[in-house]
Amino acid sequence: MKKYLLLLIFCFLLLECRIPVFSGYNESKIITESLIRDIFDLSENQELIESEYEIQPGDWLLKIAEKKYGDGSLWEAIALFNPEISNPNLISPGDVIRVPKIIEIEPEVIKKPVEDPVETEMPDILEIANFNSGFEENLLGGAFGVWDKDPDDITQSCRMEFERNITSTGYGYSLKLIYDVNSPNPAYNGFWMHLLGADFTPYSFLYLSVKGEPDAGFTDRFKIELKDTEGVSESFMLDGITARWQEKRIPLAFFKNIDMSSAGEFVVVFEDQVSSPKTGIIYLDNIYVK
Ligand SMILES: [Ca+2]
Ligand SMILES: [Ca+2]
Repeated sequence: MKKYLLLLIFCFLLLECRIPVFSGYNESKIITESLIRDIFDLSENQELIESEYEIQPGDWLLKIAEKKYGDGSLWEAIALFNPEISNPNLISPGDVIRVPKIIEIEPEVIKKPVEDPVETEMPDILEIANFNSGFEENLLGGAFGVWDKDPDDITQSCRMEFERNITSTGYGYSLKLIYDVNSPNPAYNGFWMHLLGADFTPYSFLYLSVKGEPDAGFTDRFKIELKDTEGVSESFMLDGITARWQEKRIPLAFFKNIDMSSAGEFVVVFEDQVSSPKTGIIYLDNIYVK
């Protein structure tokens, strides 16, 4: 940890500030304490120096770093704080050098180095499923399948198939959901798909392509449910489904209570109280967030 923090300092000094600290020891004199304070936004009160050390015969910086930190590779830290040293291998016994303290830098303290680099760009779209592989695994690596409220109740069911001939894109497969919530018992079922903790926070909308099967009949509405990995769920009633492919766009803000940084599951719910007709076929394709 300590080593990490010191090396962090060097990384930023060398890469972000482009100060030739170690490329030549004559140039290293431009490193000053005020510059270090400025770079790391450290207050004047923040102690940078742990102690002073008198160089002993036979010492060189690597050896001193071993004595002080138990890690010779940190000699550069000492060099940084002693710009008068022009060659780390040639130091004079009797000279007193400054031994830097390990600085516990809070992330927010490292302001300039964090602001300057090019920010890590999130892709502006995260594809979740297109069903084109024909395997029961989505593009995030998550499994999917169908579920029933009561698998033992033969009067209600949901089955799925990969459909080659009816896709939103004209190639690959779509997912065909054959539902039946026509039952004397309370009935609901549908489709589930794991999202494996995907981070949805950079995205605003959930998209999915959907259509009904006119010959078999289909409900023009069903519920979409999102769950986070803690199991908190929110649902949204998707309606206006027709026999033609439509790309539906659902604001992720509608799923307001779930933790979007850790998406757990996407669920389709056909309910006896909602579905009309109570048996039918729905196709899904191209599910993504953007
Ligand atoms: Ca597809
Ligand atoms: Ca039935």
